[in-house]
Amino acid sequence: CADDGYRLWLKYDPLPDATQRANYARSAGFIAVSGNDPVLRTAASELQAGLQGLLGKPVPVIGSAAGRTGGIVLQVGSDPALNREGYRLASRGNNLVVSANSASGVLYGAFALLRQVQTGASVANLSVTSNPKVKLRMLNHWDNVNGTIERGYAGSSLWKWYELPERIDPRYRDYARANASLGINGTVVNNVNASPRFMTDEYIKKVAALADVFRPYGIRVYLSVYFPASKVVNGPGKPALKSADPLDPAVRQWWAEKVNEIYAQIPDFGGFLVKANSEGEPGPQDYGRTHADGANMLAEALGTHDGVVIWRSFVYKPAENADRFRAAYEEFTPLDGKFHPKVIVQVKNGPIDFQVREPFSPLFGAMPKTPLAMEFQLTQEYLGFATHMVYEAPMFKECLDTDTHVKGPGSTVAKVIDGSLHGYEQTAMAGVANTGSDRNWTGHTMGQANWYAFGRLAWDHTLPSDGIAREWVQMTLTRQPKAVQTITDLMMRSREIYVNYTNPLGLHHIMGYGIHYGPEPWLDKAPRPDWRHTYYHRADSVGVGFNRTATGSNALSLYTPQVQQQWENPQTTPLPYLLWFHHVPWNQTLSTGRSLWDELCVRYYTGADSVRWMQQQWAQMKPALDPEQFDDVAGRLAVQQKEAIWWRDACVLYFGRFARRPIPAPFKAPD
Ligand code: GCW
Repeated sequence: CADDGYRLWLKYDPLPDATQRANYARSAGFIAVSGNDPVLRTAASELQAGLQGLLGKPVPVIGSAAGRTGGIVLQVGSDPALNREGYRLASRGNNLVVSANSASGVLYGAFALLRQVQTGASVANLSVTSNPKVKLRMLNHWDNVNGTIERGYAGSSLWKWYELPERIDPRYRDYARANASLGINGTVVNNVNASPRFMTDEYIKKVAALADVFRPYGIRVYLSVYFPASKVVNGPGKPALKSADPLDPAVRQWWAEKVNEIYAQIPDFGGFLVKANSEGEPGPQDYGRTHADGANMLAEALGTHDGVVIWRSFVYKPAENADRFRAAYEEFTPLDGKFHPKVIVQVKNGPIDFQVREPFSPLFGAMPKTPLAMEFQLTQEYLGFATHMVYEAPMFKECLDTDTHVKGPGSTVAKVIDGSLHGYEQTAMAGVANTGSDRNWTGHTMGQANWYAFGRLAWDHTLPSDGIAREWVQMTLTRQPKAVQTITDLMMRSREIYVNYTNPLGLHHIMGYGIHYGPEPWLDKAPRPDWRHTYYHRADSVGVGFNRTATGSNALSLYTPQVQQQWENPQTTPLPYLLWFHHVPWNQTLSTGRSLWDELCVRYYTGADSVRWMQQQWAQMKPALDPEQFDDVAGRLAVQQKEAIWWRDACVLYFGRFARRPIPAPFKAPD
């Protein structure tokens, strides 16, 4: 039957080759696991279901191997080579041993073993050790009480608040399985533009019901906080307060009690995520307090409970002459060293807002005393929603692999995040989820790969993007080698193609106002200057681009001298970042030998043409793919092709009004 994408990468159809099945089967005679730990039981049952499907034969779960050989042994021990959630896969005699220092480590090992089988890797003489590099690997859902998802493009929320806590949708469990298979161990279930309702007893009970489903998969639940909740949430015998001032003892008491209420229902509650004094959300600054005052108040309210406060750095002010690029840096670096040890500051990968390409946020490396978490966006807010194919792993890696130089060469963003550069105790990576109620979870079939890649990179940021893509294709779409290669190549080129037909050469923030879809570089009438797109590209008769050097906003000065050097000279700035930092004359000759105007046109035209290439590549894959998945992607590619031309024509015509130059041969102006 056709594949509707529901099973994601957890497809356990029988391996087509009988010899291969028989080979694996020799090591899968049984699964031995002792004890009743729920996470260990999950590991055993996932392995059992997976292997039975893949090998086409029953695999019994037994209490102890007791001298039997030819099976899989799951075991929790104390292995100095492993951290708390790491795992080891090892051949021991005729058995395969999956061991870890915790039950969740065993669960991750079980999924790793399944991945070996799904991708056709050998399990003979197995010796794999893997430790997660980051402790909190989480999804952030921007899901609202009414079932909508802010910037969600795959249907409505997975959480049916109106049915919870009584009815448990079976999909919650499948969601947990998918995450656990990647090593994701936390989920923030509600939008950072948070409703105070999540602090009511009614909603805490609903969230507790979700936590009960996720717990056996090693996943902890977190909540986004409406900072002034103390002013709106009433409870029996607990009236709302007049204030949300974090230094007011009554407010502090209110939160301490709220925390206890939450932990009474959710004993392994993960903690709070906070967006405050950002885009109109209230926060501690409303009381003349700092972000640190606000975050520390919540951290102290957590008391001895094992939870954290994740405070977002996404802030900016609507001022005409302030460069939004600098805002988070300016508000947060003075607070370094002032945060409670339970606080983590969560920073978007770039300084503006999940644009198609951004230089890394200058906060990375600039707060050595404050654990900084990475916030990536999986949902394609600025990357064509669920209609454009953009594989995001190369974009995530581009940021993680960049050298901040703060402690000499090799001080990559990844080392800031994994704690190795500054010795952070807490480490975290978050992905803003792209999931929804669509049958295939992510709307675009290929969007599943972004969820997958995020989870794999949160576990180990050194994994290569193409390797992750290949794995995902094999597990999700096809095992046919030629098709695996072609689709992997297509995915690897997809982001750069998208950049070219939307925002080439470092252009940014020129998309449709409000909706964030399609082109609108002409917007100069938004209510706030920092929302006007003309503010970001600054096109005029001389040239285009935002001067962020010393003669401009000087945002470049927020980086180390070595980084500044890479980006300060328009002659030597790598082309992908050029217009992020420089206002470049239209007739300036670039390293390609073409003028800026000609290069811009070349990018827009070849970018749009490349979507045709993507369509052709995809069409050739038809025999290797499930018809439903093939059609889904083919249809979306057709939309993408049309819209790439929309972007190209809109931008070339718009910028052409300033450049007043002809479109270079062989391209033609749109009719
Ligand atoms: O990217 C912008 C989005 C907002 C979002 C905000 C944020 C949740 O357009 O929808 O709000 O960022 O990250 O807080």
